[in-house]
Amino acid sequence: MNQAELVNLNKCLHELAIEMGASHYGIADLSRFYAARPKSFEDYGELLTGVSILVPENNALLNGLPMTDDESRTSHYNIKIALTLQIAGRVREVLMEHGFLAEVIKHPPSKSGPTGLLKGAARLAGLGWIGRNRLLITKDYGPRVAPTLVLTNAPFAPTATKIEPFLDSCGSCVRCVQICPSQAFTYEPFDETNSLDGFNTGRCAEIRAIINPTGWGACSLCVQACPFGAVHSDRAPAFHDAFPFLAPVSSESPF
Ligand code: B12
Ligand code: SF4
Ligand code: SF4
Repeated sequence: MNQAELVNLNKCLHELAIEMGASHYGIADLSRFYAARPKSFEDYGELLTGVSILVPENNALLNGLPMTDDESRTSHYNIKIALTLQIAGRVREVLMEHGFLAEVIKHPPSKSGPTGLLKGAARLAGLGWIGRNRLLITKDYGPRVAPTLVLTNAPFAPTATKIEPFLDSCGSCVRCVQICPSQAFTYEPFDETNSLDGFNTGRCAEIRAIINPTGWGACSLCVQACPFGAVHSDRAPAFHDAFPFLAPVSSESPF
């Protein structure tokens, strides 16, 4: 396939993803991720072009969390994941029809466990940054996006310049740090060289086991508190009414 055909295929895939309901589409060069964490690619092979696609959250369902019934919480999670997998599956098919190798990142993660690739690829494609809540934050939808990823050997040009993936636009905001009922975050901004620092996943999982024992998704206050893409303000009072036995919101801030 010549360069013009490659550019055209990428454009068609972009349009297809948007038509199917995606909000963002970008291409990441994943060599840096592969060099740092080859185990993340174990289930997929050495496919270092990432087609990163984001689907907007259903705000009506998201804003009801976590005080909704169990069925709503689970359907909130399942609906967004189903759409991401549908779009990624179609993109994969088209790539394969054109003779390329392509794999969709599984959800939930399988053999090798969590890969970190979904957020990392979106960031490396320049679609957003990793916030203090360690979620992928986009300028327009904030963290209210569900990422999906197709790994391929199609040599598409990356959408980000060298500088874009490093941009962190949280500034001095610390809302997510303060609202988290399990105090799972530090005030430190994300650092790629220590990408697992700053978020105690075990604490978040404990909260999730309390409020949502049979379904997917956690309390989601760190999503709702983010000013980027916000369509709802502070949910903390309602949360603490519903779960008075959980830790109070931290009031200490270095800023
Ligand atoms: C396991 C899991 C959890 C666990 C543990 C989280 C964790 N960080 O490991 C628990 C139960 C705590 C959890 C909680 C939640 N989760 Co969760 N979770 C996952 C899951 C299934 C795997 C995550 C994973 O791979 N972890 C491994 C670590 C290493 O990677 P990571 O933290 O995801 O990403 C890091 C790397 O990408 C790295 N990075 C970035 N750039 C670069 C560049 C290089 C070169 C390198 C090496 C690394 C690197 O920085 C990231 C942050 O540390 C994903 C879905 C999936 N299939 O990936 C959803 C997912 C991450 N969760 C999500 C969400 C929304 C939540 C919750 C809000 C609950 C909810 N309502 O669904 C909370 C929020 C907690 C929080 N603030 O992150 C979304 C995130 C959307 C977003 N905008 O970022 C995902 C993508 C699911 C989805 N498709 O919607 N989750
Ligand atoms: S989902 Fe809730 S408990 Fe988990 S990190 Fe976010 S705010 Fe904290
Ligand atoms: S709430 Fe503030 S600190 Fe947290 S991710 Fe959003 S912008 Fe960054």
